[in-house]
Formats: sequence, structure tokens, C-alpha cells
Amino acid sequence: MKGQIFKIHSDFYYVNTENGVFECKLREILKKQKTSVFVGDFVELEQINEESKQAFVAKICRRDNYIPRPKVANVNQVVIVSALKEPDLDFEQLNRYLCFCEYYKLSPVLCFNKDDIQGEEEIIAEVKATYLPLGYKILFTSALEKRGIKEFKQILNNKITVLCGQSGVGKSSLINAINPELNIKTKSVSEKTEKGTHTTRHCEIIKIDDALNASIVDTPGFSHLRFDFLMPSEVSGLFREFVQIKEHGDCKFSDCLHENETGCIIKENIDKIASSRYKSYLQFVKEAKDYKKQITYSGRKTESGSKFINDKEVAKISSKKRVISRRKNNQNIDKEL
Ligand SMILES: Nc1nc2c(ncn2[C@@H]2O[C@H](COP(=O)(O)OP(=O)(O)O)[C@@H](O)[C@H]2O)c(=O)[nH]1
Ligand SMILES: [Mg+2]
Ligand SMILES: [Zn+2]
Repeated sequence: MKGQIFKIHSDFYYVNTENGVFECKLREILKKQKTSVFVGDFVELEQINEESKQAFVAKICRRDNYIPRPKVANVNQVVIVSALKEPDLDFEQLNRYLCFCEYYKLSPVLCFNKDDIQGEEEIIAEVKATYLPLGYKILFTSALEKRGIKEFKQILNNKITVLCGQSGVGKSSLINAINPELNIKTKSVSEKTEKGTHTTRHCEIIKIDDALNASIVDTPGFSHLRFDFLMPSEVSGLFREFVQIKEHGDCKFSDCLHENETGCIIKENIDKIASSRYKSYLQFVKEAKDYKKQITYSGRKTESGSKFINDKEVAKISSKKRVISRRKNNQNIDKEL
């Protein structure tokens, strides 16, 4: 039987199946393999006890996508909530979320809330001019005046959504506008866990509307948003307009970071890039450079810890640590001879 984990609590895995919810433990072999299990993972169950609704998780299926911190897998979309005002719209923060979505191959929707405060025309125009040409889905809402809620529901329909955005932008208010009966954890709690030093953060997939089959992940989304895990040259791939421009030509230098180099195709097309986007790009490159410096200095390169072979997750061993195979070794000797 197949199902999807919607909650993990200590050793127990709660799995949604077509026959209801099962409380499961992991098969010993998965524990021995140190298999990582995420909320959102699709799993195969064994030793099913229909009466007690208990079973064992025997296999973790391949993930479509995942967010590493907090661990959530197979998310259908990310809704990035920003406030148009109060607090002022933070373009860099928004671009950070967007670039994280691009990096983790999650499909983003931009939700601009508090669409009821006076004097927002300018910022609304800027938002549209910046993000519509990039092909992002955009939504304006007012949780206060219950506007845009129908459209918001439509977007959540039949999906598992991660709602992210800075504190105070109205995430909880939006959820309450959709379903006032839902006792969603509001401000105080989520903020505590956001800063929580040693509190374990377990997240959970919560159905917020049965009729819509809409679920959200009860977590503030990405908990770590600095670009200190990739190379500076990788950053431009996270900006759609950079990718589009580069489809029409190359920079003079293959390692161009599009800062101040000569013969740079991005700089030549800078009028096609919103200045707030380019500013964010430079900032993220700076963070990636710091990371590069740090690993070059310490000789430490962190790689993702696992990969999938035949749908099975196995530990990835860095090439430095990998023992050279006998065949390769013989080839090398041959070459030297
Ligand atoms: N004017 C206005 N205020 C809102 C709106 N949505 C939320 N707020 C207010 O913004 C504050 C933060 O909202 P909350 O839902 O707790 O934000 P969260 O931290 O993102 O969950 C609260 O005082 C809300 O009353 C809105 O659409 N318009
Ligand atoms: Mg909240
Ligand atoms: Zn360039």
C-alpha cells in the first residue's frame, strides 16, 4: 500500500493512505541505511494492520523536490507572501525566496498582501513591471478586507503548498481568511520556533480546506536563506532574466560574474533588468563569494549527502574520500608505464 507521510513525531510516521491514516514505524533496514525521511515523502507500507491502523514504512519513493531545512518533500508550490506596505516591501528578501525556489525547483507564486492600505499604486506598478515579465504568477490580496481570497483558494486547490514570507506580512491572517475554523498556529508560536535554539522543528502537512483538498505545510518555509552553499557562477542561473539574456549570446569571459567585466552580455542588456533584481543578484554573488573563499581556505567542500540510484537513496561519497577502484588504478599504472 502506498501513502504520504504528513507528520513525523519522534519514531512515529503518520501516513495518509486511501484507507485512512496509519501510524507507522520504519523498517529496521531503513534505519540501518540511515535513510532520511521527510514529511511529504511518498512511501510504501508493509505489515499492515487494518484494525489498529498500524504499519511499517518499507520504502521511500523518489522525491520530486524537497526543502532541506526544515525537511519537507514533494511540495507542489511555494506561495511567497509579502506585504505591499507595513512593513515596506523588501525586494531583496522576495528575490531571495524566489531564487531559493529556482534552486530547489519549486514552483513559486507571489502573493502581495495588505492590498487595502492607502497610497500603494506606485509599489503595485513596480511589482507588476518587475515580476510579470519573468513569468511568475502574481496575486494581490487583503486578508483584512477579504479580497483576493477566492483567487488565493483557487491557487491552493489540490496542492500541498509551503507558505513563506517574513513575519508580519499576513500569512496567518490569510489562512484564517480561508478557513476561520482552522486553529493554525499564529505569530507567537511560529516566531518562537523560528528563533528556537534547540527546539526540534517538526513540520506537518495540514489540510486547510477539505472541499478544496488544499494543504499547507506548517512551517515558515526556508529557515536558512543565505547563498552560502553554491558557487558565485551558479547565482545567475537562479535569475530568469539573466538566463533569458544569456540565451541570446555569451559574455566575453566564460567565468564572467556580470559585475564589471568587459564584453558582458548582461551589462549590455542591463536596461532589461529591474534595478532591484540586479542589486539582489550582486548581493547573492557576494554571499556566494564569501562561501567560495571560505571553502577554498579550509579545503572543505560540502556536497549534498546523498543521491538516488534506482529509486534508492544512497550516501554520496566525495571523490576525495572515495577509494580508487582497482580498475581505475590499473588504468593509471598503464598510463604511467
Ligand atoms: N491592513 C492589513 N493588515 C493586515 C492584513 N493581513 C494581516 N494584517 C495585519 O498584519 C499583522 C500581521 O499579520 P499575521 O497574519 O500575524 O502575519 P504573519 O506573521 O505573516 O503570520 C496583523 O496585525 C494583521 O492584523 C491585510 O490584508 N491588511
Ligand atoms: Mg503567522
Ligand atoms: Zn557577463
